[in-house]
Amino acid sequence: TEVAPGAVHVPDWLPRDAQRDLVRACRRWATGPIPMRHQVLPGGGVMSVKSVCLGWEWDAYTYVRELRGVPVPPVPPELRALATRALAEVGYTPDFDAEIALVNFYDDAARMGMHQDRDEESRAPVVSISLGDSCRFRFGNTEHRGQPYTDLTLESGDLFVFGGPSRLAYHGVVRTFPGTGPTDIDLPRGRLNITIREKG
Ligand code: MD3
Ligand code: FE
Repeated sequence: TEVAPGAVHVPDWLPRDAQRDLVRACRRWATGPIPMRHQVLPGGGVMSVKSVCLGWEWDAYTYVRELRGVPVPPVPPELRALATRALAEVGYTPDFDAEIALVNFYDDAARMGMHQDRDEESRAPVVSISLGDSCRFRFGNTEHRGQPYTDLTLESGDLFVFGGPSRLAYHGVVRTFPGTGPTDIDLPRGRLNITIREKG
């Protein structure tokens, strides 16, 4: 379903066993050389979401190759392949360099305020995969945080691709719905979101 120009939502895209494999991989990445953590924003705010980066680390609004001397692990081939498959599926060119993967974990109270993703120079699409609890996702406009926006439910296994004019749209996660995730993917609580990006 094309939710807005360039924004394609494919509900229940990823089979259950592949979801479980991804959850387990996220757990490994989260406990790697740069452990999953709450990002601190330049203004001193702390994000309620916890995140871990592959390929490039995000450090106060810029992408870096290492964090305090520790090299960022590469984006694994399985995620690169997943991104290529996702783009082909929704009709985007698979000519895409999956340079960055960002894994966000939401506990029951975590949210993500309305923002634009403009730290990448590339205007290639962003590929997003949701796992675990459902959430209310707010997809807005390219001008400002406020209305008009559309609220959608993202569920475990959903694919969302944001390309074209939607690439710079404001978006956020209003809330999650605790306890709504599948019980057989080894994620007893919370929500994971993986975004795969080209840095440019
Ligand atoms: C629309 N993550 O990491 S994924 C983020 O569910 C982020 O964790 C949310 O926003 C999450 O930056 C939303 C959906 C998403 C990701 C990237 C986008 C929507 C987007 C980039 C441009 C437009
Ligand atoms: Fe974002």
